[in-house]
Parts: sequence; structure tokens; C-alpha cells
Amino acid sequence: MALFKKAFSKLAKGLSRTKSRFVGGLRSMLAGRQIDADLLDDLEATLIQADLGVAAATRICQDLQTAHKEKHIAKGEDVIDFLKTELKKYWPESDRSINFAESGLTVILVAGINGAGKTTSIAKLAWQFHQEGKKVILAACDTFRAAAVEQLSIWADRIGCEIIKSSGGDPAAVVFDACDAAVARKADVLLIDTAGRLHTQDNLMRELTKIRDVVARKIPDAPHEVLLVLDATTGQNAINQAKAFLDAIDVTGIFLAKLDGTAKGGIVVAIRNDVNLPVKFVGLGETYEDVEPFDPETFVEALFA
Ligand SMILES: Nc1nc2c(ncn2[C@@H]2O[C@H](COP(=O)(O)OP(=O)(O)OP(=O)(O)O)[C@@H](O)[C@H]2O)c(=O)[nH]1
Ligand SMILES: [Mg+2]
Repeated sequence: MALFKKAFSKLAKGLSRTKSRFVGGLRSMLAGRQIDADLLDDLEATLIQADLGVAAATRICQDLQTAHKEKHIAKGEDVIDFLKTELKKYWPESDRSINFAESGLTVILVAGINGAGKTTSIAKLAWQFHQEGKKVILAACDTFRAAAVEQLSIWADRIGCEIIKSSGGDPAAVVFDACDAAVARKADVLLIDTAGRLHTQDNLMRELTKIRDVVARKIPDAPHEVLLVLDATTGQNAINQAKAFLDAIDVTGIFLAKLDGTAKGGIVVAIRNDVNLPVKFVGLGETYEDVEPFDPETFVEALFA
């Protein structure tokens, strides 16, 4: 319960922009109104504005119309409770957690476009696993910029975990070494940082596939998770990114960074609805503590609190 309260208040704070813009707007839009075609139009527009995506917005409005016809719901104010119940249904139980290896090393590959929040999100995961008593190793496979390796090293120092880097410029070689090191040192989790790339850059997407293949050859059943970091402030383009990365590296889940920086937290719903990928974690700030596992119950309650 204490854990729930902490997660709840962190999320509520992180979602404050979405809350004031989307939920605030929704409440005043619904107040004192009957459920009719006009209200349904306004609701659909509000949901689309909050980045839920057209498909999810349409689906929710259709379900609302049905619920109204069946007399489960009478007036505008009831729509909030209806939305809460509907939204909570979007994410199955299997969505919630990291798929850890049954025994031995768990490998998590992290990818995304430039500046999405990959390195920071890795620090957040590393810190969480470290708190749980796991031995964590980071692989600095963003070899494009010296500053990228430096950034990851600083996080590793702060968290107190090891980092594998190399002098060479080949990310596949770094990941090869990192897999060996993680096994030799009996690490529980290997987190792989990669360079940012646009989902439209074929050669760079192939490089990512290569990194993935090296991991798969070195460690049985690896990578256990392929997390795509999406910047919550990018809006619907995040959906296109997800589709392209899914094609290249079989993404298993989303780390949705910068949820604190957007007024359109509805993107969480669009990701589920439009790409059918689970959001596993949300980033809520710039320190390594600003992370929460994505739990729909807590998320929806915090959003409408
Ligand atoms: N407010 C907020 N800022 C974040 C969050 N996650 C990352 N950032 C910031 O976003 C910026 C980019 O983060 P990085 O982690 O360097 O992103 P990256 O994807 O590794 O970037 P490249 O390696 O250059 O492609 C930094 O200023 C971070 O502090 C978050 O959840 N909330
Ligand atoms: Mg980075």
C-alpha cells in the first residue's frame, strides 16, 4: 500500500500537465450536459487532442454510445467514471513487467531515435535493478559520440554499477565483449545502450539488427527484452517510430520517457491500441529515481485524481 501511494503521487505529479489540460478540459466540457451526438463529437475531439489516437478515440465513443443506449450511463458527469473503467481494460496483466531470464543473465537491449531518452532511461532501470539487489552491467554501444560513453559512465558511477566500453568504434564488438564480461562476472542484468537513429535510416536500423544478432548468438534466449524508448512529447509520430523499430528488432515493450513533459499522456493508450506493444515503464523526470513501472490502475487513477 505504501508502495502504491508512492507510485501514485509520483505519477500524479508527473502527469500534472496532462491532468490540467486534458482532464481539466474534459470535466468542464462534460459538466451539466446530456449524452447526445454533440457531446460524443466533443469527447472524440478531446480524446484525439490528448493523443489517444483516432482509433482508440472512436472506439471509446462508440462504446459510450452503447452504454448510454443500454442505460448504464445517463449524464455528462458519468462519462469520467466510464472512461476510467474503459481505459483500465486496455492493458492485460502480461504487460506489466520485465521478462527476466529463468536463470542467469537477463539481457535488455534499448533503442530509439536521437534524444528520445534512452541513456537516462537505462540509468533509471539500472538503478531500480540495483535497488532490488541485482548485479547490473551497462554496455556502452553508442560508439558514435565520445560524449555518449561519458554520459553513461557518469550514470554508472552514480548508481554504483559496472560499465563495459571499448576504444573501437564498432557497437557490435562492444556488445560482444559486454556479453562475455556479464557472464564472466555473473551479472544478473545487462543493459545495452545504443546510439539514437531515425527509424527511416535503413543502414543504422541494420546495425541495430546486427547488435541484436550478436546478443542472440552469445546468450541463450537473449535479448530477453528489447525496449524502445519513446519520447512522450513527440505525439503521434511515436506510433510510426514504434512500427519501424518493431520491424527491425522485434521490440518487446516501450519505455515511455518524458511523460512529465507532455500534456498529452493519452499517447499511452494509442501505443497499446495502434501498435499493440506494452508500455512497461514511464519516465517522469531527469533523475534516475524518476521512473515507475507502468500499472494501468495506478496510471488511470493518478490521471483522474
Ligand atoms: N523531463 C524529462 N526529461 C527526460 C526524461 N528522460 C530523459 N530526459 C531528458 O531528455 C534528454 C535526452 O536524454 P538522453 O537520455 O540523453 O536521450 P538519448 O535517447 O540517450 O539521446 P541520444 O543518445 O543523443 O540519442 C536529457 O536532457 C534528459 O535529461 C524524462 O522522463 N523526463
Ligand atoms: Mg544516449
